[in-house]
Amino acid sequence: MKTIRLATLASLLLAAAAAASAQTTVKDAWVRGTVAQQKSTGAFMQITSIQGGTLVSVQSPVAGVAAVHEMMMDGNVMKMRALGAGLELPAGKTVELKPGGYHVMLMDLKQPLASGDSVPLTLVVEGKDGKRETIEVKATVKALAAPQGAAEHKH
Ligand SMILES: [Cu+2]
Repeated sequence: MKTIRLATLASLLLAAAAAASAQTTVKDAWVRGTVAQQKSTGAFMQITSIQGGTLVSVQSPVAGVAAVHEMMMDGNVMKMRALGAGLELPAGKTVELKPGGYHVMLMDLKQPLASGDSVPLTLVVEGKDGKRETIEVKATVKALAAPQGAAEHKH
């Protein structure tokens, strides 16, 4: 019995150590503000993973669904699609989520997002070793006129 307990304790300590070592940092997180009745918007940020990994999921209490999307040209039409396998984060390189490129799509919004509001985001990054790291981010809402964005963000 004693050895089992010790093994459990050791794995708990390892899990705590993994969680404490911040491999991934997020900078300049912001969310595009919404108008009444708008049900989706984008979140943008700069993500740097020291050891490299994959952004596998995003959640936010303000959105029923959140997903990582990319914008791409399909002929002359700008389209976006969900990254099913997640967003690749090359080791030590900053990946920028920005309008017109990668973004976190916040859908089924539960409330309008006004300029200056703070939106909590929870990012899960899976390392090359399969370990998952959870990053809590506070994104600031910026009310920007949607440049060619509003239509594209209708799914
Ligand atoms: Cu999108």
